[in-house]
Amino acid sequence: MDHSEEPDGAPTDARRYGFPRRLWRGLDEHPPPGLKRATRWRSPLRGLWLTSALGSVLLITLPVVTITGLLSYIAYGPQFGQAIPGDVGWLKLPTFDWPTDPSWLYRLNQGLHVGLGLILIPIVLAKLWSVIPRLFAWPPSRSVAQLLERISLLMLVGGILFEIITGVLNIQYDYIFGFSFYTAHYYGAWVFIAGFVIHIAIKIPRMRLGLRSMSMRRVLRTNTRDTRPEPYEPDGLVAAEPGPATISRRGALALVGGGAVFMAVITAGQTLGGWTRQTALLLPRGRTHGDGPNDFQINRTAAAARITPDLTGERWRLTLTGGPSPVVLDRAMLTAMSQHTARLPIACVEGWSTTETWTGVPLRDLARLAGVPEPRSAFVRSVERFGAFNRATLQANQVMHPDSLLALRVNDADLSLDHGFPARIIVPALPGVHNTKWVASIDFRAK
Ligand SMILES: Nc1nc2c(c(=O)[nH]1)N[C@H]1C(S)=C(S)[C@@H](COP(=O)(O)O)O[C@H]1N2
Ligand SMILES: [Mo]
Repeated sequence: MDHSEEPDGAPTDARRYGFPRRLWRGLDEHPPPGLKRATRWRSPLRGLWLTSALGSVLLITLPVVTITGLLSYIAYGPQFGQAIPGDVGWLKLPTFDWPTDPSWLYRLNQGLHVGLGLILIPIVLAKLWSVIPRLFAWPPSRSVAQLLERISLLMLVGGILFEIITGVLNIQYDYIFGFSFYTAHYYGAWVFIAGFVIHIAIKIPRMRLGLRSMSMRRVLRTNTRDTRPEPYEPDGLVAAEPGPATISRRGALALVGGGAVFMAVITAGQTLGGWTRQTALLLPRGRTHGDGPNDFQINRTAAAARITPDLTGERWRLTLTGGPSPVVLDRAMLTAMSQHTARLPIACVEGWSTTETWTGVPLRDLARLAGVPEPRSAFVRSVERFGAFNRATLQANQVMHPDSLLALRVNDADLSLDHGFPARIIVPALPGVHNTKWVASIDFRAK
């Protein structure tokens, strides 16, 4: 601790003594074990410039990850009670009808949320590394304002690490652990958002100062040997006794940037598709595939969903309700109806997506047939009896879009059992999970 500005420890700066002197004195004299080691971080790279440079990248990109996350929550349809978590109390967001155009909207949203979230991990870790000595500053605070700042920091750092961990676990093991991750991820997001907003409000002036303190051109031209610490200031980020540089700032930026590019390379293919899918080493791209025209990601196989032949064979019927009387159709009657073909993506919340060519009966034709030509919503049920993905409610615009289908075929072949034979829902820009497979009934709810 540097007390040089306080002659013989006299309380000269009122701000620093918001707490009774006895309290912070006591804290000063009794640091927690291990703190000594924590103050030994000596990298000469640490300083306002590096932290500001990394911070400015996150200032622009983290809001994209956050907003797409919240948008995904809305896309799930909280107005129908099918977003997770369901009842979020006063954290309730204003809901709106999720659009159906462009059809790749949810694909883009989730690609950004998951993809950018993964890409930013090296940058977040570097940012944390750059400020880590400050996280252990002791005493933790000398004033109420400082204490609040540190609580916000705890929310920010704890929040983002929690979001990264639950997010990564979610895309890797989704449907193994079930729903709790979504709930944790949602509330964790709000803790992070609160910490982020307070942090920005407090730190923006310092960040601008930091960015101006050294020109990027100079940094990029300085090698390791000529790398010098920034000027020391008490309570700042610069080490009191910096060691010699083992890497230049330029090298550190290249390392972090390289890490981000590496994350992009092993992630992007899961949604870009084509040959790039081979490079998508991170799992979230569906574990199982079909054959021939049905050769694309299978989220949950018929076997896993316990779809038995008696549920989807000769005796399968589609029941349409909501009108004056139920309408019951078999598959031959559906194939005899006028068919429509559309190229539409399945975009899973996990970030992977795949665009295929679907053929089937437009949902609005089925609504008319049921006697509800202008439904307010449609409740779709699967023959699947277990799990939480066996039903979905669709908004009016999602039923009425001309490309919204009860698909019977994909890529010019009958749907495979794994992809939802005898019939499945496919709707433009709808989150993957609501494209119900093995449909048993649709209840069209009138205006
Ligand atoms: N009945 C039923 N429909 C379902 C699912 C399911 O488990 N059961 N999984 C959903 C999820 S999460 C996704 S992403 C898509 C994936 O469709 P696919 O397996 O044909 O690629 O189907 C959706 N439809
Ligand atoms: Mo999904």
